[in-house]
Amino acid sequence: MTTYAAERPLQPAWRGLIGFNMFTALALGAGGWFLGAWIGGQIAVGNDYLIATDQNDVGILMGYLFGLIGWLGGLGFFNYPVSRLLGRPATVREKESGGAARYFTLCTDHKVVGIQYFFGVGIFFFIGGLNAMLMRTELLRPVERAWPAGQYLSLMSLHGTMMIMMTSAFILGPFGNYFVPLMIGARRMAFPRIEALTFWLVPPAGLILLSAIAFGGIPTGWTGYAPLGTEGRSGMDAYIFAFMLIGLSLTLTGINLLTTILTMRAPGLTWTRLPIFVWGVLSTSILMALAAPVLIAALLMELMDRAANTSFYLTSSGGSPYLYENLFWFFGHPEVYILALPGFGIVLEILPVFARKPLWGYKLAVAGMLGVTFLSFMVWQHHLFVSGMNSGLRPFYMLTTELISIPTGFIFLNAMGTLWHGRIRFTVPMLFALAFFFNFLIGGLSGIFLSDVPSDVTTHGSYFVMAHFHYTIMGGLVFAFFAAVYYWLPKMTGVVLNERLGKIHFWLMFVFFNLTFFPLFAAGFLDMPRRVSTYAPSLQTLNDFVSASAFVLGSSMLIFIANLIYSLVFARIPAAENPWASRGLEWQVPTPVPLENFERIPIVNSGPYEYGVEGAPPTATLGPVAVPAAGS
Ligand code: HEM
Ligand SMILES: [Cu+2]
Repeated sequence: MTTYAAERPLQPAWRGLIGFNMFTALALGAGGWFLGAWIGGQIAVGNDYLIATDQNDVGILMGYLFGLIGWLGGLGFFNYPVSRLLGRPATVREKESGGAARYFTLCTDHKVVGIQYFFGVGIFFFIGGLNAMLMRTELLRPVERAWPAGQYLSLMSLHGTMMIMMTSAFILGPFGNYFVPLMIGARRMAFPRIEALTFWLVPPAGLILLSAIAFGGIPTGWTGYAPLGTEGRSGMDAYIFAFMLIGLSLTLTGINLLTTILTMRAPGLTWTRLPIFVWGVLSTSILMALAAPVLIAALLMELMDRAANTSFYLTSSGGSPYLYENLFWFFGHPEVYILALPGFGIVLEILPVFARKPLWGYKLAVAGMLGVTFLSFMVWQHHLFVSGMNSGLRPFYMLTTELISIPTGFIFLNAMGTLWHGRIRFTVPMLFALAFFFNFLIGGLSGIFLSDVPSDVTTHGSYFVMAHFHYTIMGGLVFAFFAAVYYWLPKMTGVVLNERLGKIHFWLMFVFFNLTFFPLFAAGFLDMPRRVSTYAPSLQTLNDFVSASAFVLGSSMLIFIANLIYSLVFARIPAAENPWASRGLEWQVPTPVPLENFERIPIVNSGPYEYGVEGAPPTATLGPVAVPAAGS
């Protein structure tokens, strides 16, 4: 049974600060850190394996753990379990009618969580972007200048880890949480409190990662390879703890979305009527639920090696760093599809709306997504081609990797079939969706060179790899993210984003993205190595060009932020209920979306892409239906 929080009486604004919210959480989190660090210090006394180093990993890790507990307690995550233990009745919803304060606390409304994700992840993504600007500043000169080698390495690791951590839920966090219930005709997610938890794990993960700066930095890049990961300074504890929190958040997000989609679809929403974005979310959720726990396990062992004197990854006492590489990439490869698949979902969702045609080859698209999901668990050793793997295994992993291009190719076929003879409207979301295909094609084609053993042996560890994965992640996922932003933000915020600023943002980002990263393929072939701040002097002109382009690329984000502030704070032009004339169920509800989403659960009549199809019924029946009288 559902119960609702009573409307609270009016009170002065400052009173809102007292209670279970983000500010209390920060205070308790900081207090917890000191308590934990002190307890850790007590534990460490007399353990000679710790005395041998000049740092106390136990203290730091206990600090993070207690800090996390304080943070979650301050947000009110323990109230409900405790009240259940005391025998109070079960409730589903929490703090859903709290005005703006909802956004700063544990709120179980999936729409609030979506917006929390949008801003929360956005802030850390921006910090990751600033790191990139600092690196490109250093790379203006072929010799060491602003940062000594070790600091550059740390900066690079912070950038890479922050970006991967934050973009793992870049689309599922804001848009999966906000729109999946609306698109499947549900009132909420299957596990609303867990949904809130998945978000509130992200800010501590970001802050803890940043704290690595204070503890000697991260020497390993985003992959945390042993034995360096075990031997590195305490900054590695920050890396491990933060990435584990993200692993936990991803696992829970996956399970929650999977359960929601499997069990809460409205009547009439058959598998062949499911919006393609929801299929993208479904396949991503499978990957999250199966791969992210492996990351947690791999990192937990590294943590134990550092703090509890175990030796899972230490050759000196019988462990194997090779084990780490295998476990890490067993997560890491599915992870790249955790990044890519939601992007496929978004662009295929958007193309039919702006081409005014049904999605071409719907079933092929579903098969493509599920094919990618399945195959992505069978390719991880392509990251180990040059790590001393049994060379007899190489052909197998080369084959499976190249096979993945087949289901991925389906997505491109869908796009071409949908665009063919369409009446295309070049709106901002459509431009971003089209750019996705352009960029991802280059990313995918360069990936073939890396899946092929002979060419991987020569390009591995060079800027070729760097260019490849920025084309897929930034050119793919980040462009798809902005397509979703411009497409859905009018529904989420109730106001229109400025179209002209949107177009300036798009063109700057598209042109300068390509100018930044395309030359890096050449830099790779010319042997510019990854992860170091120095390079051959002959490559300086190329690098200066890249850095200059990167700075313009970075500034295009400022135009987006300006647009956001201008449109949301100053202009506030109300958005129409269905501004793109979309058939999607999420556009058939009022703006702003009511707390309960639907007055009654809709009945779905047809698929969401039947644009221009003669006699297609409306997507769903939303109003009251006449119930036939008994006996008639
Ligand atoms: C303005 C945009 C960006 C620029 C200019 C940029 C630049 C760079 C540079 C210079 C490096 C280090 C290269 C090296 O020394 O090896 C790097 C590494 C990396 N970047 Fe970016 N980047 C950008 C955006 C992104 C985005 C959006 C993501 C992911 C969402 C991302 C993920 C990574 C990763 C995973 C690494 C590798 C870290 C490692 O080797 O461990 N970057 N980037
Ligand atoms: Cu891979």
